[in-house]
Amino acid sequence: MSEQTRVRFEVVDGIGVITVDNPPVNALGPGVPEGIMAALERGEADSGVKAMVLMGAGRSFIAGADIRQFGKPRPAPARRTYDVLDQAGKPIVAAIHGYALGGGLENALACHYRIAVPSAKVGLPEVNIGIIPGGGGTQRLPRLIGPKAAVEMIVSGRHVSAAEAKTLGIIDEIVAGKDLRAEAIAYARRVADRRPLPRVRDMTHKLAAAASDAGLFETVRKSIARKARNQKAPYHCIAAVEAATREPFEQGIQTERRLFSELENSDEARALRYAFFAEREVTRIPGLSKDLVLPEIKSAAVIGAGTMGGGIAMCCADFGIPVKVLEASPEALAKGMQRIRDNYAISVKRGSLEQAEMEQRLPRIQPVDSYQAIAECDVVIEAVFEEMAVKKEVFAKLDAVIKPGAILLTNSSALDIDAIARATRRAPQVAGAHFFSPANVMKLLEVVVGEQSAIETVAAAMKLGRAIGKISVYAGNCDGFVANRSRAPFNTEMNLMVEEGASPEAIDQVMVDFGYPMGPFAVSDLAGLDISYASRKRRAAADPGYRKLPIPDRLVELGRKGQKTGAGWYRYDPSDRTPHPDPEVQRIIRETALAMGIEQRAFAGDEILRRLLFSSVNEACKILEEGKALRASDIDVMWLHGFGFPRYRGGLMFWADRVGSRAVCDQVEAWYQRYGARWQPSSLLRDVARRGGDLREIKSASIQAI
Ligand code: T1G
Repeated sequence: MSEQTRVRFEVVDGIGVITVDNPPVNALGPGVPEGIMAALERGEADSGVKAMVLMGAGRSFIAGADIRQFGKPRPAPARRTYDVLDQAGKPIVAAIHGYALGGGLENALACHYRIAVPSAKVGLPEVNIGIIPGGGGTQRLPRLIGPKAAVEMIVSGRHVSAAEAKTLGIIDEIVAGKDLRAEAIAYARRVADRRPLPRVRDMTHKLAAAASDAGLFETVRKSIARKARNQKAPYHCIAAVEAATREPFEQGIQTERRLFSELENSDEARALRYAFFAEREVTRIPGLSKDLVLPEIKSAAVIGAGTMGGGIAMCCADFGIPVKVLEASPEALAKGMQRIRDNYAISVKRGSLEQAEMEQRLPRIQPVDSYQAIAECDVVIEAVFEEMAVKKEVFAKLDAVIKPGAILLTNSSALDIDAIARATRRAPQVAGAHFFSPANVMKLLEVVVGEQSAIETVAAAMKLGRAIGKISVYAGNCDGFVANRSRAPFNTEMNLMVEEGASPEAIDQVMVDFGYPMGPFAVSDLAGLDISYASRKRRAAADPGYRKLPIPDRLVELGRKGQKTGAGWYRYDPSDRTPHPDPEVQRIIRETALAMGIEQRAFAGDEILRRLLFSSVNEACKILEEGKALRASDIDVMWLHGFGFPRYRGGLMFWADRVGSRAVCDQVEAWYQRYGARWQPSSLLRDVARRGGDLREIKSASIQAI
């Protein structure tokens, strides 16, 4: 698209209308700022133009700078739209629908007036990609809404509704939105003769009013300390807004530009940009053409009202999909429905859900007592006990009753999708939809593809995931699928290092310092040690060569099942959930290791970190080698949204590239020599290391035909 087509200019009854048309979100990509400035100059020069409107075509105003351009060499622009808007001699009205984010909102702030439709959202989300607003937002927003509200918006990066933006003072008027263009032109005509022009840069009264709040910025710094651990951008946001309260506008702009330039190519910004695009790449499934007709999903059923089933039903109800819930007995169904009501009530009590919203969602969840009652549902998600025989029985019943064309999904976390599909006569309509607990909170959804799963089924399941607020990621059918399989070696190494002398609290501290919200042993106590205990017993029974883990086994056998029993790897006081190291656990570790003939030794933090993460990097390479994942960045998305991997490190494979594929491979080779088979290097890892490639760029050559 040429500069002219990306930005159109037309005069309507004396009003110059500037329309940005750069699909899909009107990002300020190459040619767009130039087009806006050219249009502004035309309007300024035209004596027939009394005022102007800036708006976006398509579904949005302007979603910000083109993130794809960051990290690439680019000449500093001679002029910026914000400055041209500032120097305008005629009123300019920003007319917002969809999103005005980042540079989009910054352009609107440099206009004289801002109107929006009720559904519009505004924000300065730059911190989410490791930078700060670089178009004057840190200087104009505090002038418009005050430093306190501005620093909160900029440090959080959150989207603000039109209504809240009006209350804050960002938006001057909310318009009906039936014909935003016409309403914007009428608004521009009403303000055409108003002088002086209200330039945000000249508004200082809210800055002056805040001058007495000396502790504001220190308070904000303290409030973000835990969440902003190891990161720079949040603190640079605060510094830039603080500069607005202390420096004249132009100097503040220079400060903002300096702080921005310190971040654009930081590890944190590169990692966060990578995560942003990786989360969008997961939607690309080879062989999935845009015009593929997918089965429409307007109604759902969930089989099983346990913790997972109830959570899955809530996901559907939360996003407006009516869902029927079926259980094996009336008692189990009643218990499941009560758990759902309790979960909603807790959210309302915490203030994260309005009472009225809960009252809208609950009726969408309908308990039923027969398979016939769900016969017409478009999708069924099975979430019964993790036992193959039980699943096969459920799928056979579903196959006999559910209407043709409906898709049947299993929430199994590891069982063979193909075996489940064979219990039906409609294997092409069967796939896995592996939710992560708690299902109504965790965003990751693994869509597990069976050998017979039709592409339409896979695509419909992925689309359903996105429709209920999940990040749907393709996973091949293998033991543990992709996320849990790639995580399994991490779990093994954390337990073996305890046998070798690293304490649970030392390992947890390393991972919290790395950026995890909780250490893996504290997470195990939260989830319950008995769950993995049962899984280990099943594997040991099936595989005589299975390497048992006597220490966690001993803990469970002593009744130490984690937080729910007041003790697990840690001790817990009844009053709170803080994990306390327990000498009793240390004794159990020492005794068990002695009995196993394992000599305990000290561990350096870096060895702990690399033992855990390199083992998973190696497994991820094996998964890709087998074609069970489409790309390494998909696995990174799983680690971000399934395991709490720190987002500002990009993901498991992105982080490994910081170490370097050769260094990772050399270390895996060394541990292979020392520890044997479980560290056998993936041949793909060796190949990438040999050519000095990047692990995050791996795409599975043998993508399974789907
Ligand atoms: N730059 C480039 N591409 C973008 C983009 C952007 N800012 N925003 C979205 N896309 C692409 C995205 O990759 C996807 O591409 C398609 O648009 C649809 O996006 C100077 C420096 C606006 C809320 O951080 O939050 O301004 O996969 O799937 O779910 O101070 O996109 O189709 O090929 O997300 O409807 C600040 C980032 C930039 C906003 C829409 N702005 N975008 O969500 O669609 S920095 C942002 C979003 C900046 C200034 C600074 C969301 C959205 P593809 P999507 P959506």
